[in-house]
Amino acid sequence: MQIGVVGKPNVGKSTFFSACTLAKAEIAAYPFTTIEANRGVSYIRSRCPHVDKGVPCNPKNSRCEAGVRLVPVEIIDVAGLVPDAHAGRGLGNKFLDDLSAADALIHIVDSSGATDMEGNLGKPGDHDPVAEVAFLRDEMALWVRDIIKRDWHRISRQIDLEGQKVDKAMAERLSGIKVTERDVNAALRALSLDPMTSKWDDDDLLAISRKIRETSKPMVIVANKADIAPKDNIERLMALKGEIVVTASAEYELALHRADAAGLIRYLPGASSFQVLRPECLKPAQVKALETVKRYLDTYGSTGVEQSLEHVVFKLLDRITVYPVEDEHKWSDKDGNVLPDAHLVKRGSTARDLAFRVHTEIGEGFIRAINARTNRVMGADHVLEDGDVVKIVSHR
Ligand SMILES: Nc1nc2c(ncn2[C@@H]2O[C@H](COP(=O)(O)OP(=O)(O)OP(=O)(O)O)[C@@H](O)[C@H]2O)c(=O)[nH]1
Ligand SMILES: [Mg+2]
Repeated sequence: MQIGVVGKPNVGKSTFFSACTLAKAEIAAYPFTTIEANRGVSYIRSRCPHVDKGVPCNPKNSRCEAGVRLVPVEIIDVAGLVPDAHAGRGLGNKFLDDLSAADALIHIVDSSGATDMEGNLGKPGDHDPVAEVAFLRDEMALWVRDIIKRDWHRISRQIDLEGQKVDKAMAERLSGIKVTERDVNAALRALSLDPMTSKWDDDDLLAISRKIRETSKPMVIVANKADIAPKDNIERLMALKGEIVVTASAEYELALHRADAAGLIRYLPGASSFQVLRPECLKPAQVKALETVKRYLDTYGSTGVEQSLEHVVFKLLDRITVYPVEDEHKWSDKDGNVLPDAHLVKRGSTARDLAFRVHTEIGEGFIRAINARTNRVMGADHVLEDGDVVKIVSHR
């Protein structure tokens, strides 16, 4: 699974990326600090079933810490987006193409309003962060539309004259940005367009593109720099209809990680508090900084970084965590590793879907599955539940 971090320049995308991946990325208070995309791994947390089994686990595709299974997701931090990026302005097309493989997006907004549309720094309250939301959605839709338009005459002829299915033809054109027939179909159903695609104008294509982006790359809004934001800005962002908005301070999350790595404090990502380990080692400036962060955590409950990722995976992408095993009694693979793999699958996935995910051949040879918690047999269409431990019986 890949999650793209997007937004206008200088809003804190690389700070957010560093805070959730612990990978190094250049961070600076001017636009276009990032040119080449940064890629790193972050971890999504679920309760590990080994706690219920009462035996230690031996994770292979993930990690486990104190009963919490950490499942990796790829995070990609790209260059800032400016108006008309789809037409190549700023680092335009290149930036957008870096997002091709993303399953979902995190839109970082400077909720303090200190940066203009091009990312130039002013004072908190100078600019309206709400404007960033519509602008980014427009640019993303225009990006998709331009890809469709490149070949539109040919595609539209194939549909109207040669009888090709419209969702199939459009999904083929957009496969490079991970758009499926189902995404196109959902977009078309939401709009009532002329059955003759040759009659569709630029606005129709833009409306479809907007919907396709919404289903194929759903987006959460992160109201970043909340630590210096006017209260009114946060309230207006939170009040946006139909949007998931998470308040965050990527800067504080990063600072807490660094203090934890230096052994000064104990902090778990996403936690609502931290513990000072060596008060005698702290300089007065550090004591003051930690007090400020503590006040923030008391107000908002967390820095918001971990929560943003959880919103994406569990709400936007509607994933559950399931654990395929080869021995339904020991919950292990053939080498005896207990609960080796955790998979984030879409809610509603069936036992057969999981079999295909483990391996195409196992999916093709599917006979039945066994719920290792209850020892009950699951048919191919049995819908999986969060935390299921599943043995798949296959011909292959
Ligand atoms: N107060 C505050 N400042 C932040 C926060 N997050 C980032 N910053 C600051 O904002 C500036 C820009 O941060 P970056 O992470 O480089 O921003 P970016 O969006 O990656 O910028 P580009 O790569 O240039 O598009 C830096 O000075 C950061 O320290 C935050 O949560 N609060
Ligand atoms: Mg950056």
